[in-house]
Amino acid sequence: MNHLNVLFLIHSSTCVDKISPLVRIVFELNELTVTTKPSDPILLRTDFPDLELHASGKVRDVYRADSERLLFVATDRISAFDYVLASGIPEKGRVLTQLSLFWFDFLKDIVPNHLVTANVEQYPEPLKKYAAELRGRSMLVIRANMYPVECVVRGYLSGSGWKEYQQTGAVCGITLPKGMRESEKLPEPIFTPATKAASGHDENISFDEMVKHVGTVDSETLRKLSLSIYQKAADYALTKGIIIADTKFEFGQTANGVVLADEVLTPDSSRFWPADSYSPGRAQLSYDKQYVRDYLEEIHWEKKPPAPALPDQVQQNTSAKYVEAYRLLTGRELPRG
Ligand code: Q0T
Repeated sequence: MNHLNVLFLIHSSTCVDKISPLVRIVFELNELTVTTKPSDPILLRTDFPDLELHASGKVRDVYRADSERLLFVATDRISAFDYVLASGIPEKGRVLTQLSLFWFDFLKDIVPNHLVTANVEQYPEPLKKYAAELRGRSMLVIRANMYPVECVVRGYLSGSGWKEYQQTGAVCGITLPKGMRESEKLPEPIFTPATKAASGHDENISFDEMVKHVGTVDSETLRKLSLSIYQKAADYALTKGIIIADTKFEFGQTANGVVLADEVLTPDSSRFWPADSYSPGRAQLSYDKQYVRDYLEEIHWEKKPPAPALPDQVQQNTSAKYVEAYRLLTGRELPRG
């Protein structure tokens, strides 16, 4: 059957009438099960001129949906070494959105969240004309009063945590054991809040500093929630072969109390490491961005503008990693666009 399947693939773009009878049988036998996979067009930027842009990040564009709700759109943009690259990654926006939706549901017994719906048929009328672009990659969310802190949880010593530890032996005021190595698992997960600094780089702060910004009661609440969420998600992810080394949550206040907002536990808001190659004492391979980083190092990009484009093979390989992370974590195939 294999060579016939190859023939089928070769002929799949040609007119059915031109296919030889033998191959045509295979075509018909396979019709129900063979799925060709023309990916959705890569979305680098949204342009919804009649909607009010609420915020735009490296990867996401947020619009005002109505007085109480926002529209989050995950584009296919990718950043590396702090810059958004000239090329997008096929399926990336849908993977990030669908993964967030999975986690919102997975975590709903610990914390309510800002999701209203991701079903474009249920979006407010003015958004529906953009359904084709929005489907699969967007969420309608409740407008919340956002806490001005990034709630970071670290289970492993990496990134700015590793830098701070090397300089001071502590991270965000939490003293850690002496002699820890890069990427080492921490004795227990730690809450290491940060504030958005003007530089665009988040600035690590102590819990006491957080208290000054948002008060004791809310700080305690957010710390407890963040650690519970991380623990449940990281334990689960590990059973699927993925280490969630660290992650960032954002919370907001609504009429229903504190809600988990933003995107959650995606490769963009977290460090995902493949568990099977984990080895402390060095930086780890990135689950999602390793092909991109390797390519950027290979071309000796100076990590300043202009950010380069990516070869097709790097885009495809990276896309496959995002889609694989979704499949491993959820046990489901990525829903088609
Ligand atoms: C927000 C009100 O995600 C952000 O920017 C990306 C470009 C940060 N951000 C969050 C909000 C949310 C959320 N999430 C919410 N539910 N209500 N504001 C705005 N910016």
